[in-house]
Amino acid sequence: MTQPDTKNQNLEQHFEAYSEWRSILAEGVTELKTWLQQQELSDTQVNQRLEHVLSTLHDDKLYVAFVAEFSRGKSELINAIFFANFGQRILPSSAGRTTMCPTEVQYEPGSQPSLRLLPIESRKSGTTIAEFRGFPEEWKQIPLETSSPDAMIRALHHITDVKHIPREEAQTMGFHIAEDESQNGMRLAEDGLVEIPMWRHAIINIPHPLLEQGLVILDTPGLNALGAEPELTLNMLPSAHAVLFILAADAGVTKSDIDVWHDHIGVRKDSPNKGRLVVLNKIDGLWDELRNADEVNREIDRQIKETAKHLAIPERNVYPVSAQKALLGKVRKDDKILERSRILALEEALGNEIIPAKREIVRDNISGDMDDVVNAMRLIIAQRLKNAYEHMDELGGLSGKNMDVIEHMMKKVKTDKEIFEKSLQRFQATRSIFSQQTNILYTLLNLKNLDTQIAQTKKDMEISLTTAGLKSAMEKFFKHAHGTMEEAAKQAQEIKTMMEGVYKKFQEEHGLSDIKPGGYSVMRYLREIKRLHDKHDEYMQGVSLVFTEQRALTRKFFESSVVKIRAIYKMANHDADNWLKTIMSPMESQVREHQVQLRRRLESIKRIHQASDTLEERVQELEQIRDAIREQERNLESRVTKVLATLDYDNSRADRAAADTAA
Ligand SMILES: Nc1nc2c(ncn2[C@@H]2O[C@H](COP(=O)(O)OP(=O)(O)OP(=O)(O)O)[C@@H](O)[C@H]2O)c(=O)[nH]1
Ligand SMILES: [Mg+2]
Repeated sequence: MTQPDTKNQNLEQHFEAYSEWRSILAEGVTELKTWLQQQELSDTQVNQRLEHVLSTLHDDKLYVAFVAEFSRGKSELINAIFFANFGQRILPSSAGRTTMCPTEVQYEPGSQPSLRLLPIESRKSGTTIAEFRGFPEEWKQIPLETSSPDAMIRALHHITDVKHIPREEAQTMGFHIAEDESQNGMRLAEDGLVEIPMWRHAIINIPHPLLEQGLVILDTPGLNALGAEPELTLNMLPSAHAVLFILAADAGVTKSDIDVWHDHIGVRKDSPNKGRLVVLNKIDGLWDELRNADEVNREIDRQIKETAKHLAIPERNVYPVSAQKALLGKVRKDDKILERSRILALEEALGNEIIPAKREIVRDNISGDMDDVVNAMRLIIAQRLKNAYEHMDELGGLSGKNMDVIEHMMKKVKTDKEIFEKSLQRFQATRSIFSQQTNILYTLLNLKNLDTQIAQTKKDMEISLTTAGLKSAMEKFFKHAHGTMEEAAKQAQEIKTMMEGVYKKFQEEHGLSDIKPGGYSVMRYLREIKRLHDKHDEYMQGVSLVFTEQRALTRKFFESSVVKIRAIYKMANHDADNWLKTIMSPMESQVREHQVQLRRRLESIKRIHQASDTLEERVQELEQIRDAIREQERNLESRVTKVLATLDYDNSRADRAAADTAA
């Protein structure tokens, strides 16, 4: 493969700094994990959480999506930013509709370069693209010869494949058919058939420095095709770390551009503009031999103002570029053209936006796990230290006492031990109530139960002959989802209250540390279900229900709402699993520690009683134990500080570091 273009340095440096951050972090966590094991501080729970942190760091991917109405230059822009090093247009880009299916560009290290295509008919099965990823035999696979750009271009031309099929069949695949030019939808071809994409999804797997570091680029087809694949709208775009929305200077901001913006990007209330860049492409159309540079710039500025106003975003968020000239400039190594294309400002913004945003996400994902692990470790060390002191006090009290008193002490520790063992039995009984309670929670979140509900909804919709019937079946489904989720919240609260009681009792009776079990919140699932519900309502308002559309509507409902709600349930189950584990485990480790401590105390006094050890020897031994625990504490803190410092690594420092290496 040819060397990457040097003009890409900036974006690459951002990526390199990020990758380095990830690997330093992973190193710190691995070190901490090994150390905890050596010190016999960790248990399976702690190990699992650290494993989770490590795998999050390992399979980290960064998604950048390009979205726009057709022909605005998405594919050309991707070619210009990422693939100029091939010396040619790699992704097909031409007038009219070109890219026909969503196309992911990525690289799996060590794999053969290839193009994978998922046939459009796969929509009929109701299976999601995400699920199909696990079945390579369902995809048509074409090897890519990266050494020959021409052969590669030929292979990649498949992304533009279309086919003509009868109207009825297109509708069963969820395509909306446009009745005339003014409507959005698939067009009728001259032969009376409907032209649809041949492929549902494409994955290009090619080696490239940025892709190797986890970048995944998503090129999308124009508006109509976007709407037809709900997974794209509901999953892929919202979860992309950056979305570039492209407008063209020659077309201005049209109604369909605005539609794409509102339906697929918009500005999210919780994080306005974050990772969302607006590109005003094709500014070369404004270059004019008869106008001087100032005049051209004024015209560009005017269009930027206009665009910002239409989309209600700040002007500085609009990046004017010429993708075509940028590609030309890079291929010909003509710095003048490159500069005029203004692509470098966009690349810089992309690096500045996505890397910190991504770091933020990774940090959010990992922080929770790290905090829990660190707190659990601190708690154990604190308890061990407290135990050692108590033990020392107890022995100190024995000094100068006669054998009767010692015997009395021994009896007391024995009684303590017995009482503790009784509470342990009660604790075991609580466990069985705990598992009954968790079963109720799991039943509420059970996927099989949800599937039964889904099947019932499908049946109701199929036999329903009226619009009202369809609507009520769909409403019922949303209500069910919302209802069970709320029930789950109540059940989780009950479990929490119960565990708080158990913790409190142990704390009062045996002086165990004050641990507060964490909660299980279903807020974000409820919010997500509500969002889907709103989106569904909005969609329904715009639909005029003709009988023939019922099947398409049912299909759309299943693809855009049901599949997503099922995914929400899956997440809720996963989170409930983790929560239930964490709610029990601090208690369990405390109980274990306390048992060990009681046994030690008893042993000490026994030995002194039998005169096999002197009091001084025992106290000395305890002092050594205490010092060792303190040393352990210092060690833990310094390791944790190191990991947390890397985790909080602030972005301005990263940028400065990148600037330093560049200088
Ligand atoms: N003058 C000019 N033309 C451009 C520029 N960028 C893209 N084009 C042209 O615009 C047309 C559409 O570009 P594409 O890259 O195919 O656009 P797209 O957004 O990917 O379109 P679809 O794949 O159909 O959704 C092609 O003929 C490009 O050559 C540019 O910066 N300047
Ligand atoms: Mg395209």
